[in-house]
Parts: sequence; C-alpha cells; structure tokens
Amino acid sequence: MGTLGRVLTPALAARYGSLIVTDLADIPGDLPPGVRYERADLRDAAAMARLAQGMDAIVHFGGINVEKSFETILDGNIVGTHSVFETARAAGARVIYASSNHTIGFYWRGEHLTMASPNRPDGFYGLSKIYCEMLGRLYFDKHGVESVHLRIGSCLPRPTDARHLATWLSYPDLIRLVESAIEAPAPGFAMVWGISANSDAWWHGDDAGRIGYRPVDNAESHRGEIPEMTKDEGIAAHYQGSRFVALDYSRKER
Ligand code: 15L
Repeated sequence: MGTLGRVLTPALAARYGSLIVTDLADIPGDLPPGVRYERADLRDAAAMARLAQGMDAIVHFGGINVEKSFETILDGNIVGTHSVFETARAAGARVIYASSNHTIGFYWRGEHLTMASPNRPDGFYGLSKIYCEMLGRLYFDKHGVESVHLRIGSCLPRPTDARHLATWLSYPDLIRLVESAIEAPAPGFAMVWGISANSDAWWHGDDAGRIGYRPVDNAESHRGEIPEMTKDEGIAAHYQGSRFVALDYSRKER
C-alpha cells in the first residue's frame, strides 16, 4: 500500500466502519479495526467483482504514481483503471480516482488554470491520468457510473519544496477531500484540484464546492521555512510539473 493509502485507510475505516483494502503485495503491519485486507490484482475482473459486491464506493489510489515506460504505465494505470470502472459499473458503486497535476505539467509556473484549461501532460504517467479521467466521463455519460477525479498536487506532511506553496495538499485535507467525494449527494462526473487552501495556488475553477470540499490548511503558514526547502533547477524550475517535465526531455530550444 502506498503512503496515501496508509493515511486514508484508518480515517475511512473510522468514519465508515468497514473497508476492504486490496494490493498486489502483502501489507506489512497491523491494519486498523474494521479493515479487511485482500491480496488482489485490479486487472482480475472476477476477483474485483467479488470484492466490490455491496460496496458504495471504490477509492482508487492504486497503480503507478510516477513516470515510467509507456508499457508499464499502460498495464498498471490504464488497464487497471478500466477494470475499476467495469467493477463499479457492475456493483453500482461510485469511483473516487486519484488523478494528478501531471495532467497539466507543461504549463508555466504561475499560470492560473481552471478545469477548462486544455490538458498538457508532462509524460506517460500524466497522460494515463487524463485517459482515466475520460474513462470516468464515458462511464457516467454511457452507464451512469458516478466518479470524482482528484487532481492531486503534492500530498505530504508539510511543504518541502518552494513549488509546494502552490501545490501542497495536507494529509488532513486529503482525508476531507476523499470523504467529501464519497459523501457528495449527486456528483455525477466531477473534477476537483487536490490541494489545500493555498494562498499561492495556481489552480481554480473546479467542482470542490459542488462536492462540499472545504480545505483548511494553507502552505502559506510554512513560508518561513522556504530557506530550508529544496528548489528545482534547469527546465524543471519553469514548469508546473517540475521534475516530471525534465525526464527524457529532448526538445531543442529555438
Ligand atoms: C504526483 O502525481 C506524484 O505521484 C507524486 O510523487 C508527486 O511527484 C506529485 O505528483 C507532485 O507533483 O508533487
């Protein structure tokens, strides 16, 4: 289970009473009360259908969360998320999907965006997130499967890089965001920036109000720590997607 899964699992178990978590690998350590662990592959349709029976929501934070080869991303993110949507369709469940800011990583830093801004992925990882957002669009329009897509910025205990003054999502706000997405009365297909109430945010104009997400934390309160924070260099420093932009970058500047 990834770091964000470890943050969410006890909070969601405490709020909803019971939860099934799945992973390809065994999960070391004890799980909180109410949590049942099942070793399962997202791409195994039969296993997923069995586990999803009677579920109201599937919180999908699985797959690959960094840039990798096209083949790895295709299998882990696109095939895996297609299976999640098929499972949700059969079970009548809602999907909460962990998308990413790497869907728009090729915008300049400081440029203010809304959900209507055209996508500018900074790699195969960001591109897979766009595909899966559009899976959500398709499954709602065609099958009525509801989904809330969280374009997560930088979810960490505290900002550690100057860029995080714009992109930070605190752990308590992550929990608020996922709970809002689960509990929103009728989200249909919704897109929300996964950030805290950062004064320096670049991202606006989403469905946060519609799902009732009200972030509390603000990276601004960590501004005094900037001298100790890391700062991107070279091409990464110019773009919102940071180091993901710089990976395998070979464009000749004119
Ligand atoms: C992401 O999507 C990654 O999963 C995470 O590792 C961070 O790099 C984050 O974006 C970010 O952009 O800070």
